Amino acid sequence: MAAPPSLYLFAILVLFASAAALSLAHPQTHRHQFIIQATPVKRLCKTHNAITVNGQFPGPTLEINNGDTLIVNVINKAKYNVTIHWHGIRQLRTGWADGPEFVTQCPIRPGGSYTYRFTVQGQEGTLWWHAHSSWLRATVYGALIIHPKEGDSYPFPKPNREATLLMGEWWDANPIDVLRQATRTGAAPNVSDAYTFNGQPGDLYKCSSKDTIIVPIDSGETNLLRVVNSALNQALFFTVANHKLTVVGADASYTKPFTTSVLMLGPGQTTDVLISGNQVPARYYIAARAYQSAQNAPFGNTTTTAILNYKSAPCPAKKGSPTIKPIMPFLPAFNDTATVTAFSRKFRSPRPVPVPTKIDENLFFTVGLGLNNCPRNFKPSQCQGPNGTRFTASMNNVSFVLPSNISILQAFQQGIPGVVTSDFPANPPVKFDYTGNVSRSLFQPVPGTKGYRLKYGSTVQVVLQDTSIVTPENHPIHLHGYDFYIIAEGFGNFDPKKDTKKFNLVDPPLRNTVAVPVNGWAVIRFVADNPGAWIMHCHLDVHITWGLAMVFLVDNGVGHLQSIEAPPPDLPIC
Ligand SMILES: *[C@@H]1O[C@H](CO)[C@@H](O)[C@H](O)[C@H]1NC(C)=O
Ligand SMILES: *[C@@H]1O[C@H](CO)[C@@H](O)[C@H](O)[C@H]1NC(C)=O
Ligand SMILES: *[C@@H]1O[C@H](CO)[C@@H](O)[C@H](O)[C@H]1NC(C)=O
Ligand SMILES: *[C@@H]1O[C@H](CO)[C@@H](O)[C@H](O)[C@H]1NC(C)=O
Ligand SMILES: *[C@@H]1O[C@H](CO)[C@@H](O)[C@H](O)[C@H]1NC(C)=O
Ligand SMILES: *[C@@H]1O[C@H](CO)[C@@H](O)[C@H](O)[C@H]1NC(C)=O
Ligand SMILES: *[C@@H]1O[C@H](CO)[C@@H](O)[C@H](O)[C@H]1NC(C)=O
Ligand SMILES: *[C@@H]1O[C@H](CO)[C@@H](O)[C@H](O)[C@H]1NC(C)=O
Ligand SMILES: [Cu+2]
Repeated sequence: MAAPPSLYLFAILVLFASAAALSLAHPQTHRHQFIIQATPVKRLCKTHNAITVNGQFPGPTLEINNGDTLIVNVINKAKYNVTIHWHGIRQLRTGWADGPEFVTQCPIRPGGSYTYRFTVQGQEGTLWWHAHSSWLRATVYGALIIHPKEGDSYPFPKPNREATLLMGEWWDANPIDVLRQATRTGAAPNVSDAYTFNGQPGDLYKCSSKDTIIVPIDSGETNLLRVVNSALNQALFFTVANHKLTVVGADASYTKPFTTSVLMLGPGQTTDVLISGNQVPARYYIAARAYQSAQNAPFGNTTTTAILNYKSAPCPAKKGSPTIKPIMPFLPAFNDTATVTAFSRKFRSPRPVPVPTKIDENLFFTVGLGLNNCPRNFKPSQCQGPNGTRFTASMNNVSFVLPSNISILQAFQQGIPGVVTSDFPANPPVKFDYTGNVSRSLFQPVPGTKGYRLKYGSTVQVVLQDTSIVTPENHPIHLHGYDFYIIAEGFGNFDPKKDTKKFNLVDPPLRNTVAVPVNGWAVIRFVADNPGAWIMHCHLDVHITWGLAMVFLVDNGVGHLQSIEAPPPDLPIC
């Protein structure tokens, strides 16, 4: 007896659907083309020729699953050298695709191209990509979302909706000119004119209201917000009027969920939060503004907004009727370090994690600013820093200088001498009261291109100690090629005798960027299981410009699985 045709159809559909599900369970390869180009972008009533990817600002969002491979062909049609960094991606054995200029590659010159190829392994959540050359990342950035493997789920109930909010900074100028001016004068660069959500300043700035970002929600929904600090030079507070936020992830690692009404993200950091539609249907401002820890330093004291819009909210602005303004949240004061501390202390991994306990490399790095005395052959106009100096910055008194004729990774791999030395100090060359009243004679660091060599598989602890040279400041320290556990944070000078007791060796958070407390310290641990040359730097770009960086030179292990791959044939050369 023949089955009715509809049953056949049904059976075929079921077969087809399960085959599709099976094939999706395999890792996918995603191919993209990024064309770097100047594009007119109008903000704050004025149009600038911004450098963009594919004419989009912010650039395209890349969405993949854990385990997938990305192949991104970058074509440089702009007038500047450019590179792209895949912020937070571990780049296991693919260090040639990491991106920082003159560290893992020479820049892609105008007219040139380079294809970045890498596989994401064991990371889930929100990351982002950005230019890693000069200050191009002011406009060249976008989100990189890593979903669980097909068939896997989030370690929390599936959100009804997801939205990504990239926080940025907008200059009513060419950011490269702002950098050039600062480099010429030795003074601090101009601060930005607006903060942005997804490239839009929002309602509180001139000529911006009509493009304010709307984030939809409905009563009874629980949604996932992926928040990224892509600002060039500013740590930011983030909050939503009348709504609590449940933090579930940061830097593409899950966290033990905790509830807060405000987030603080240093540049480079990401935070995934759940938000529930449990308030009166209306429109609520999502807002961000500066957390400014440096003393007597100018900063952009403005607020960017997006709108959390309940679908069932009464119509916002009927013609002829008065506009009902969205509800504005309370934001912490610009210098509210107590709120930052309370927030950062809540971070834990979801369960006990394998923190390295036997430490091979016990390192202590100071991080901070400095002042160079005006060189003899410089004019006063070139020394407009405090008291006729030029700003600088350093780690362990070494102010990092990039090579200009080869990348550090190439020099390290090929044993080319005279580019990078492996004598970066394990400890500060001079011990002093780091967070006290530092003698002026200690303010001027030594320029150099120094790396710290690590054996494959060694276990590393780094104490990152802020200094009060010029001013103490919360520095977002970002390590390429690795995630690390943040096992403790504190204020004042790190004291191994009493602070070791505070180490969380059970469930510390795993991150790629740590916001080192102002006038304080943070301790991180990782295993050096990824060979290559990995820059560790402050993610306030002005501080990298001044030299707040160093590189880890990680040896190959045994066999090809513990060794970096061969450089791709199209790797740009200088
Ligand atoms: C920086 O700010 C000063 C003062 O407002 C202004 O004169 C200068 O043109 C700005 N520089 C750039 C590159 O926009
Ligand atoms: C920042 O702006 C607010 C008003 O929006 C003002 O009350 C406050 O004094 C300003 N703070 C600084 C440090 O400029
Ligand atoms: C924050 O700055 C204000 C001045 O704008 C000052 O009165 C207050 O004491 C500062 N708070 C802290 C914690 O430093
Ligand atoms: C600059 O000079 C003034 C007056 O001599 C002094 O009070 C101040 O501490 C100096 N600042 C720096 C950063 O050296
Ligand atoms: C790169 O430049 C440095 C100094 O400017 C020089 O010592 C070195 O030999 C050069 N290396 C190459 C590979 O050209
Ligand atoms: C800091 O030390 C200098 C000498 O190095 C001294 O002149 C100055 O008074 C001290 N300042 C404070 C606030 O202790
Ligand atoms: C850094 O090194 C320079 C040159 O040796 C020295 O003058 C300065 O005091 C040092 N500063 C620190 C903080 O070690
Ligand atoms: C661009 O990169 C090349 C090396 O590939 C370098 O020689 C040149 O100085 C760079 N240009 C700028 C403006 O940085
Ligand atoms: Cu980065």
